[in-house]
Amino acid sequence: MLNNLKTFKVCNTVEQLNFLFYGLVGAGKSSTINTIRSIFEGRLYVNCLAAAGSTTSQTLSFGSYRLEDEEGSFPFAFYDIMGAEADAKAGVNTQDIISALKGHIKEGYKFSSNGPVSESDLYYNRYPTLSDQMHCLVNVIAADKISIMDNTFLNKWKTIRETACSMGILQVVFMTTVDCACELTKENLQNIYKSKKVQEKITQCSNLTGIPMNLIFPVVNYNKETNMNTDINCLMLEALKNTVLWANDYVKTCSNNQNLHQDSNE
Ligand SMILES: Nc1nc2c(ncn2[C@@H]2O[C@H](COP(=O)(O)OP(=O)(O)O)[C@@H](O)[C@H]2O)c(=O)[nH]1
Ligand SMILES: [Mg+2]
Repeated sequence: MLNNLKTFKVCNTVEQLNFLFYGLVGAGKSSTINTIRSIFEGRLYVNCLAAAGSTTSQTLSFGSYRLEDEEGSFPFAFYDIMGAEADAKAGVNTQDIISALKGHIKEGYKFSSNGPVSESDLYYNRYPTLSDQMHCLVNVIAADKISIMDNTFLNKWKTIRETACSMGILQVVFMTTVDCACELTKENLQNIYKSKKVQEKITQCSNLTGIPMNLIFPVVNYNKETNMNTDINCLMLEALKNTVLWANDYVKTCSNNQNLHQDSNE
């Protein structure tokens, strides 16, 4: 799976596939990106500030993480967005996340809890292309926190998902911390496929979001491990492999539609 991903050729209308990670603070967005980097680099990677026990977000500016190893870089960009605090005033503005989905926000932009990006901002991209926009919204949810998400967050989230839907952007869920939601899975990650608890969480998550169950991937992130672990890697690669293929399909569809438009205008 790793080799397939490392040699994956992205549809030639864009240079890379853009993935926007969205979820509550502590959902495991930064950890997921770190886990993916670890797998690609073949060693544990700790960088984009996974925050132990922190309740406010540490990811303040808009930036992406690109995958690379000693042989080169890979055409995937992961955008880790400051978490959506349940408090409507704190955290990233919903409007900002929508702007990011559409490609209006340039890298380096600092999110402000005072208001969304303005069109006159240096970091505002007025005319985003297919390469600037997001090609997939990765909703990150902690399996052990599904039932405690409050309405303020759920409403914010719904608005964002509706925008992604209206743009036809692919949406998946990476359901993290399944190890904390199921003892059997914690003991042996391979039990994940037999676990009733995990299946229940996937159903619960699908009911809550309207995202079909086959687009919800249970994953575990490196959090206390000191060595690489094949089970953790396989689970994450399975999720990533599918997500990459579907995001690429989305880009293909968009560029076909653009071509059709151009043809009919000529
Ligand atoms: N046990 C366990 N802990 C996790 C997992 N994913 C993330 N964490 C922990 O959850 C906390 C919050 O994760 P973080 O990536 O900072 O969340 P973010 O705010 O969404 O970026 C950190 O202490 C992580 O180590 C997981 O799959 N299993
Ligand atoms: Mg983070």
